[in-house]
Amino acid sequence: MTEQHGKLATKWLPTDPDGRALRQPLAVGDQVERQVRTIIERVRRDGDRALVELVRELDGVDIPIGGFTVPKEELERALAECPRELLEALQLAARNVQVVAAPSAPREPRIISLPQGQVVEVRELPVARAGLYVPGGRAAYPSTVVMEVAAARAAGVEELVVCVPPASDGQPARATLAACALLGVHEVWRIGGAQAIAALAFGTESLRPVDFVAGPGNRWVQEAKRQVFGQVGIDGLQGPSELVVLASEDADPELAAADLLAQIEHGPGGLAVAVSPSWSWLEEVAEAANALAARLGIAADTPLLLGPVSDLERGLALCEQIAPEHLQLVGTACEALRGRVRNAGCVFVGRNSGAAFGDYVAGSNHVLPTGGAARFQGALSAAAFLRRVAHVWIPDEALDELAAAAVTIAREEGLRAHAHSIEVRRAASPTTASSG
Ligand code: HSO
Ligand code: ZN
Repeated sequence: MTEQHGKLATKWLPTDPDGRALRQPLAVGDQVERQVRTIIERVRRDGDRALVELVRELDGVDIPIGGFTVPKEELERALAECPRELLEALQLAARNVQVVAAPSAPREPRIISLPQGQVVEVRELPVARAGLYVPGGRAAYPSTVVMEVAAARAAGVEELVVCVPPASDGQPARATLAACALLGVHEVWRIGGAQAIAALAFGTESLRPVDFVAGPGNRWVQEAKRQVFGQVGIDGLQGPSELVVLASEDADPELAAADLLAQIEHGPGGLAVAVSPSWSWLEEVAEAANALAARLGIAADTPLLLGPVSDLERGLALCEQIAPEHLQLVGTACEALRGRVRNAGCVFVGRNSGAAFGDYVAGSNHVLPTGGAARFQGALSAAAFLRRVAHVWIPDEALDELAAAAVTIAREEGLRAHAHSIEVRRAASPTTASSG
């Protein structure tokens, strides 16, 4: 049943709906998959020349070879012209996000002595050069620059390379350029879409390839990330934005409506769901959201879903099944459920903690898993840009016991050369020799 309240479409779900059916997994379809494959092949084959052609064909702008990199002076100009208030806001956001994104353990190598006597040292090393995609075109997302740069910085990545699509005048949004300059991004390229991801992954004559690509973007961008995975690392695939508000009756319906409408503002494909055991509370949310949509002039291309549940236990189970990008818990009884949430990209607790704070300044990262991916993936953080490398030492006294076990396994696997390479150590070891 879809009702049209003013401009907003509200849809009642059945009581205790199936959360898995509500997920919007990123399914791009055969056509996008093929288009992206062709784009990547062209960039691999023809490098910069393919970029010029693709940007002309797909973005309708003429950028000559050599014109894709945004010159230092242009970045500095964008920074100089940026309102002070915005710069200070971005700085505050960046400080908060960087602290939260920091690795949980100290970055010093961890030295572990094991029972047989060998030593394994574990180091966490950042990737050397990271490509950070920042969506754009019509919109500007300086906040996404903040999120990605803060996480990469927290990991200690040396070279930060931002790709941002050009608008119809060939220029990326000024605020995005200002954020890049403010946060010390090393290279900024005015190129978007699958061609940007291909150029980052495989390199061209002018763009040196990166080791890792992160960031949100449209279906073409995400499909390109999926296809270049293996050539480079990726941070996951991010689809349209999602918010589930789980509320008990004492929650403020006006605030929930405001948060859900902010979600709807992101446009089609995403998810905006209010979940509560109280039908009247859900009705109030729908009413408030419709009034607000009309007042703010928000387009109704994403429906507001109303999910009645038998009780809060069922409500929590529903949220766990959806595994949304953002989950808000409001009202006393819901806030108390916080510790039991396992599947959500970011959890916002209590009356004041609207998801939009997390989009900008709270300190949590807004690059989050969507489409149910919160079951297996977390927010963008330093960890995405870090690799674990183990260093191994085997002293003589560890050889006997380790070699015996290793040779047993090697023989089981039928690998004689493996067994030999282990045994030959043991035979040569003074400990083994003296002990007989
Ligand atoms: N809610 C989006 C991020 C964003 N919102 C950027 C506004 N600007 C995905 O988490
Ligand atoms: Zn948002």
